[in-house]
Amino acid sequence: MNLTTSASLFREAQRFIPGGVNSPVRAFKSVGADPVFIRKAAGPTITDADGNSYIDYVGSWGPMILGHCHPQVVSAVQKAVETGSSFGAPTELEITLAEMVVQAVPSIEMVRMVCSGTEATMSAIRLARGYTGRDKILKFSGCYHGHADSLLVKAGSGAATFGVPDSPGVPADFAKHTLTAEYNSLESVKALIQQNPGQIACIIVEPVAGNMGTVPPAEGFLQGLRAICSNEGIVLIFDEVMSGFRVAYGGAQELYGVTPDMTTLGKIIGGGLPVGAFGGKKEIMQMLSPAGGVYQAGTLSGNPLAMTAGIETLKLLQQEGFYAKLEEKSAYLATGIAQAAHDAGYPIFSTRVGSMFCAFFTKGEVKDWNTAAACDTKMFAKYFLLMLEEGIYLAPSQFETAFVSISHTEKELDKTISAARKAFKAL
Ligand code: HOZ
Repeated sequence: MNLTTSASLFREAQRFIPGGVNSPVRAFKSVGADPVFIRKAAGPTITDADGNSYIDYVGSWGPMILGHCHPQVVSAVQKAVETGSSFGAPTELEITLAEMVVQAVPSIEMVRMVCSGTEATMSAIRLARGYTGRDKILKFSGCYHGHADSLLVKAGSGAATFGVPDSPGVPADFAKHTLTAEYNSLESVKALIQQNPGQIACIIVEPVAGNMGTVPPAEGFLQGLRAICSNEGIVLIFDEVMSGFRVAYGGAQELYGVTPDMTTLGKIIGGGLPVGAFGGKKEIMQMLSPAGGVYQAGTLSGNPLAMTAGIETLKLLQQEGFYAKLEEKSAYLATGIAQAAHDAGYPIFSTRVGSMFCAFFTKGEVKDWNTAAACDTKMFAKYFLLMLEEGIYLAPSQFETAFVSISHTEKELDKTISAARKAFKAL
């Protein structure tokens, strides 16, 4: 495979951009390779600067549930840009998308738009602190909620990929307010609550963990968190930046029937443009400025192009049978890859919730960060490179999730399974 243009772009990028990328994981460091630079995309395919095409399972890390460049989304955004790309003033589009979100997500009675998942989670936490008058927050090892100071403690995704659970630059005085429990362990949550009585403002959790690979919630885990939070006056925040509108139209909270107090969203609700959002009970959301005293703001929040892309995307997701079709494709693919590994005598632990899936390079069950971290990341790196060579673009880290889009057809899914067969045999 010729990657000379990507290689020279990467050299050039490193002269002007730290590490040559604008977000760490995409540098391919943990798989020991240089990144491919993407030039264009369409449906399930992305094409790099050298003209190599790949079947894409990163999907911009989740938003591209329709595949790239859906004609309805593209044409709406094209029309919108002709009438102005940013006003820093309210528009009707914001009401439309807010109403769609409120109708879709069980916990959301009111919503505030922001520009990224990080903004959404850090703002939701500030609001939870303002609402409860408490300082401490509780998160789970291996869950990633963006890169705000108090959340870069035992975080997944890039932080896990590079083995840096805590980042320099995060003051110890901030980090000390962040308590960390084990994913899928209610006991670890109860112990921390006991040690910090009446001090915890919120529990923030990815209801389907997607930033340590894909780790589904154990039976009763989310229900248990709900009960604990209700008893202790703690705000329960579901970080559905990945799982929102992905594992079901109403997100993981619809799928598992557990309603948090607040929810953070991102990715899909921007249809590929930069959007995040946080919402929840009216009583909490009304404390947000200017209705209340908890401050949060942003010039590009509710940006008209992003709102337009989000509205068109959600309209398409509402089509009859959309999620059933996506489920079928995703099950077919994840089962096919697991079977390929099994037939090659290669042990993996395969997980999937809807169109989020992961092949963990381990014999054991993965249920939390410790079991995810036990994976053979060197073997994963080999697998990743073999798949890339076969034209399959996976996330360049064991600790990320693969996403299937509705545009992946049987042809792409079969090609991916064949590539996996070849790769597992070669490992
Ligand atoms: N850490 C992000 C996904 N979990 C990756 C963001 C990016 O590189 O675009």
